[in-house]
Amino acid sequence: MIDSCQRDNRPKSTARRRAALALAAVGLLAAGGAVVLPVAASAGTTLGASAAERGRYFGAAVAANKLSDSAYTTILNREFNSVTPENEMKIDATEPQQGQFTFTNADRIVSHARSRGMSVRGHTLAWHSQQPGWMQNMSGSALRQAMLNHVTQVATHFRGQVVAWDVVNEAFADGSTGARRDSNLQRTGNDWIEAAFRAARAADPGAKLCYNDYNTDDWTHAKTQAVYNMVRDFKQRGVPIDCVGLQSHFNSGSPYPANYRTTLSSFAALGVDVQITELDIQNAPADTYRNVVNDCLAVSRCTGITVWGIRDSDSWRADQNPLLFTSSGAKKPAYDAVLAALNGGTTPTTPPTTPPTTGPTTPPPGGSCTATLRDGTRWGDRFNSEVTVSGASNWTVVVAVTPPQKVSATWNGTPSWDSSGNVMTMRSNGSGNVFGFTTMANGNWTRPQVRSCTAS
Ligand code: G2I
Repeated sequence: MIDSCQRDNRPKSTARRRAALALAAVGLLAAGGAVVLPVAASAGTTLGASAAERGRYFGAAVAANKLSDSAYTTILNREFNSVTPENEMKIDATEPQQGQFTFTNADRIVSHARSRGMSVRGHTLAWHSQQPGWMQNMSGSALRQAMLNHVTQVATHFRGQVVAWDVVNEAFADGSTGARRDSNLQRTGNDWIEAAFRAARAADPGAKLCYNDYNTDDWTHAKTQAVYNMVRDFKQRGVPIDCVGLQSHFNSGSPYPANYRTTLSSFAALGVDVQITELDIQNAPADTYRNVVNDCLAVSRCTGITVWGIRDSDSWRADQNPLLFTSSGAKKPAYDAVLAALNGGTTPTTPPTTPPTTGPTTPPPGGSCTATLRDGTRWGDRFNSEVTVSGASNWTVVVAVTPPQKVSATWNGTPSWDSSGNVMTMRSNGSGNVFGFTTMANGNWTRPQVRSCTAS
């Protein structure tokens, strides 16, 4: 189905081009359902744009002290549409003295990301590691209270700015026991994790709340099963949890498992989103990166992938060269493999049960700028639309969605919004004449309406 719009063009004095950003994620994709249809979208040219065309984000861990490195920010701004502060939101960074909160570095990252339309993952509110000295020395109910206060204060500070929080990080032990990791937090009582989730929900009801861990990638491992059982229990008892983060640090001692897709789909089947939160792979083999991306694309509720750093030199494991860009910023073969996978096909499954309803197809009276909307990929909870503009290279297109629909991601343009959040004004940003966006249906499958196309 095609929907067009033409309008008179009133030339504007200045071209409204914006720099490198190709995509804006406006809120976390609240994926639900399990239907993934074959992709009909055009090939994207950056990780973020290509992921958004698949209804997902592609993010990177970012360090505040590198935001002054223009080689670093050039890649960040061009390629990624989600950001996770690598260390700046951790407990030792945000509450170095008890009751004294410091958000300067975290705020810098959040502001850098959000001003460019990238979404932010918060990492992390409660963790046995990176605790400030005062917390390391605490125990019992005093520690429990301090932990809950920390969760509340930090989640409140970032309320509305962080789309997903790693509420609790790495709370399970390695090995074959499936037990909780021993820590001062664990010793406050087994219910410390759910208490942290409840506090986070109360502080920021709009954020997706994730449990995040490593060595939970292999479906057969005791640790994976233990986390799975906890999430199932939380869902059964109504503990607020929305997502599971698989860190996915792969190396020779902890390789990418052949059953990774089973792990992703099994967690998703519990009714939570799955996110790959800290991906890096020793020596960055292209095949393994491709497999990880295809596994995520095959699971509708796998809503995004974050790599743990940008260039190899930015990695916590720099000696393993595990990332998508060389230390000098060049794209590696793994980058090409990831981009191609994002642009390629996915596992087709069943067709949608509710076809999108069609909006008016009669375009308003014309001028030389024409915007034509086509339906793109559709999932169980969301769908993509692609708009082709002809007659102008600098253009402004206004598109409206129908409440309670929400646009959750865009690509190849710079969006802005009216106060209702339902009307999106998309401006060309040098990425060509085709832009796209993902709409969360929220039960309404009306196709978005192109309202106007203006050349400038
Ligand atoms: O260890 C890899 C990751 C495992 N999952 C949780 C993540 O939060 C963790 O990230 C790493 C950061 O990449 C490192 O950058 O966490 C480490 C420990 O928090 C971070 O290392 C710390 C060093 O321990 C500090 O000495 C250093 O000052 O990085 C700090 C900043 O460079």
